[in-house]
Amino acid sequence: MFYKLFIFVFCIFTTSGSSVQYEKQTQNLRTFPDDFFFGTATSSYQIEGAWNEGGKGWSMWDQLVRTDPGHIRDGTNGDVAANSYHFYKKDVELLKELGVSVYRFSIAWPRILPYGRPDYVNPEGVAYYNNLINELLANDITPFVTIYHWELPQNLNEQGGWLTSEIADWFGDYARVLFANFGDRVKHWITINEPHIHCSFGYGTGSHAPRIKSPGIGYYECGRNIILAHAKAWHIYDKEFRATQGGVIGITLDSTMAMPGSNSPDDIQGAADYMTFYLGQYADPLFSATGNYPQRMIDLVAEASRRQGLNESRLKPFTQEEAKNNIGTSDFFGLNHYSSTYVYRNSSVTGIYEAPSLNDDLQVGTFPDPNWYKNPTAWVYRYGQGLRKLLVHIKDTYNNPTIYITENGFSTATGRNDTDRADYYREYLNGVLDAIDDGVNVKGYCAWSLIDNFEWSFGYSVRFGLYEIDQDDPEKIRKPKYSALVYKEIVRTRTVDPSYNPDLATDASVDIKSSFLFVLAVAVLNIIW
Ligand code: GBH
Repeated sequence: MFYKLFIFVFCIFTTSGSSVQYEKQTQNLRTFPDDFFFGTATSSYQIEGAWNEGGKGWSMWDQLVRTDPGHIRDGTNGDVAANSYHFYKKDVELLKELGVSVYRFSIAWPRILPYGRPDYVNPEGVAYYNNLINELLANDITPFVTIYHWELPQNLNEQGGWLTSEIADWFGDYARVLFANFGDRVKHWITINEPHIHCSFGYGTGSHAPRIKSPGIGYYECGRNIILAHAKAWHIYDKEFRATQGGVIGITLDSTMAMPGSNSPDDIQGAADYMTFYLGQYADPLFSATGNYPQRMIDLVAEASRRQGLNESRLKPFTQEEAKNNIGTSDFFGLNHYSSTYVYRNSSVTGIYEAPSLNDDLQVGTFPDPNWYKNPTAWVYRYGQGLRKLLVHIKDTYNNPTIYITENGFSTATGRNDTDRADYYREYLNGVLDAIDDGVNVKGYCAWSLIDNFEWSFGYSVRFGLYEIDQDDPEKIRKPKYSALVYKEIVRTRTVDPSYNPDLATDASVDIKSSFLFVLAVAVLNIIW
């Protein structure tokens, strides 16, 4: 009998994350290099709210949620979101609490230029971002500013948006306004967030604004115009601002890591083609010596277009002049990464996709490893080695560029006891450490996301925050999740300690119920044993 009591006490002791045990385990852990930064990321529409305040114009997301509210899974919108327009100081407090040195946020184009064009610059919009930037700098936090995270002014959307080549000038003019107003203090610029996702969801499947469904034509036109717009903004910064402001400017691309589902040559080629279509389409024009799309992709889309009876390819390669203008126009490789996949290619995928579409041009199927953990709420499979492989792929394919991981994170439902998100961060940051050992030039990491926010077509039904926000709370109180405490310790120690097990219960507003149930379960187990 006595030995059971002993085991019971022992179990509780060892599972409660005592600091004695913790100090012991930190000794052989790998350390992130001194010049590697930690940060968190957000985007304007997903957190700001104040959708019609302070002189802001409508974006195409404001348009979507007003005209098509049923499209958002839980019928919500970004009208208020985390209300960071009013509560930005709370966000900076959280960054301080986490101890991070970088905050990646985005500027809402229609808050600066309500109608999209620079003939009218909204002073209240400029004031808001000045306040945020100054608050960050006063707290020793470096702003990484995304110029465009999917909030196109509705006025420009109505004039063709990303489907018209004029947008390169529109985007360049908008970027110039930002450099002129904020570039004295902002030294890190990200032009455009995730062209692939933006074009694929906005102009391919139509699940995001502006809800255009054109997966084989509009999708590629959008991508082409985005690259030209990006290059234009880079050249404007380079010619007009770099000498006086001395910052860096690059793009953020997203990529899943694709691996062959078997050793068959078709699967191996299929996985390589997947990387070519999803990442190479955007990375090659900017980071390769050709300034153009990967030849393999040019060939595959041209061939499919011919089969479809078109006399021109749906993927229009860049002209020589455009290509020359693309080369080398990203001072760093911004990378967003969430998940991995296996890829196969055999007769079962021939002709199954709607045509024309990228899927039909690419002709592969995908599947996850059954061992990869996934939270039931969403799509992110946890496989930290996928990030390592992706980083090595970028190093090998694009001549070892400086890489900033500008987003990485995991989704759950509501609730603060998110040990699976904490495990995700640990696993992926170990993948980053492995990549550093592999010689990858990766210099920083931003966790997506600082706070729970409006997850586009999923509304608030899917959460990515390190801090929880109860959407019904008008004060939008931010409460740390378990993962925030774990991330904070990673940032503080610059190591990933698998045994660090913070106690959410010591926080004021705790979910003690689950820890109580756990202790009860241990007790019951001991008794039946
Ligand atoms: C990023 O996109 C975005 O930059 C950010 O704004 C966003 O909040 C974050 O990730 C989390 O999604 O279930 O088939 O509809 C990353 C790309 C976009 C990939 C949504 C998965 C949903 C797939 N992600 N997508 S599906």
